[in-house]
Amino acid sequence: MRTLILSISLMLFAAPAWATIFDRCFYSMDANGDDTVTSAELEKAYPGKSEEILEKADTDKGGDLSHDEWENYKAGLGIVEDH
Ligand SMILES: [Ca+2]
Ligand SMILES: [Ca+2]
Repeated sequence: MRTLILSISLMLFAAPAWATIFDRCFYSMDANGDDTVTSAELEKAYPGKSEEILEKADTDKGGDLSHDEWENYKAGLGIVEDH
């Protein structure tokens, strides 16, 4: 029981920290300004994390992120800011 409570506490503490990781402005990642963040652009913004992010955020499975997909992903993490 104690272990379970500890695990839940850790999850509660970990969630906000996790959420602050992926809070980049879409335009700060879109290096060439074509309104699409490719896996390569994502990899530069979040080294080693692009596949993981794409798997969750690329809802149309096109292999890259539209502005909407990124904002929706951030909103899903509890990050509310629009830019
Ligand atoms: Ca781009
Ligand atoms: Ca997409």
